[in-house]
Amino acid sequence: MASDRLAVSLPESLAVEQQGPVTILRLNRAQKRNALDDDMIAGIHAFFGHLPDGVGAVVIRGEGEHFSAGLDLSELKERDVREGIAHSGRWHHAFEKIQYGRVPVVAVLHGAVVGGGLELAAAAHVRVAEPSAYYALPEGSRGIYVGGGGSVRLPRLIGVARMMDMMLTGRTYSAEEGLAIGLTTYLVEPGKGFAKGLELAQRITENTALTNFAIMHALPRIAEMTPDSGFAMEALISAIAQADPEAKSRLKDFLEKRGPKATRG
Ligand code: 1HE
Repeated sequence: MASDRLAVSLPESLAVEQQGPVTILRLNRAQKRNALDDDMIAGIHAFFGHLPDGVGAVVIRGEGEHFSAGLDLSELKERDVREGIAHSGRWHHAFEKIQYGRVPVVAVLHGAVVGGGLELAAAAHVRVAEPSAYYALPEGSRGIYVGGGGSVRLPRLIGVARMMDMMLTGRTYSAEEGLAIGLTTYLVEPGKGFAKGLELAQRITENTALTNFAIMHALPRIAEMTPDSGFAMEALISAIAQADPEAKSRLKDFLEKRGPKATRG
């Protein structure tokens, strides 16, 4: 169980529930297709920055027919260049708290996962998609540009060429196509997304905190290093993880025939 309650207040457009060690964050603005306004971005930043100690993983999902329609376009009209830069910076900071936060995050996707909604999903560590989910970057046709870290995260998932195509031509990818190109991590039957997301999140909480930290914080950074630096960093992280008493006791369990086997799932 989470050892204490979330110490920040969130806008009504974000709802939080607890299921054992997993916290569920729901985008709760279905009437606007979960378009992300300034309050929601500030709320996401605060939520991921103040997770109670007992939380081991987060599931993020959307209320209604769509995961998220992206940036709330109604807030865009009066912004000048300076304000635009600050606005994008706030999205960057909020989504960095997801990607490089304290616990792994599973996004459960359905309906539109578009624009800033796709940027949000790309900051999560695992993406579970129902068949209704589709991915798009409508920024290109709206005369704007991604601002929630999409240029950084999406090419690492799907490649620069695919992202260019999505933005230039408005191409969309279905949940199933997303599986082949790296946007969908798991494709599930209609209505089964949340159950699968929760199951995966619970499974993730069974890892040691040190292993989850290494996977979230070291792995993506090692992947950006030169091979020489990467091998050195990997050796250090691997040695640190092995020395953890919890790792020692899990290895002992396996060697004494108590630990789980790595069987086919
Ligand atoms: C919105 C938004 C929004 C819906 N901002 N209000 N994102 C986009 O370009 C996608 C824009 N949205 C859509 O294309 C469609 O709304 C959907 C395909 C997602 C859903 O269609 P539908 O028929 O279910 O809903 P709807 O009738 O279009 O919208 C319902 C209401 O939500 C309506 O408001 P209402 O007051 O008339 O009821 C819409 O105006 C409102 N709504 N989407 C504001 N996005 C950090 S940079 C990121 C840059 C971007 O994300 S750009 C991409 C923006």
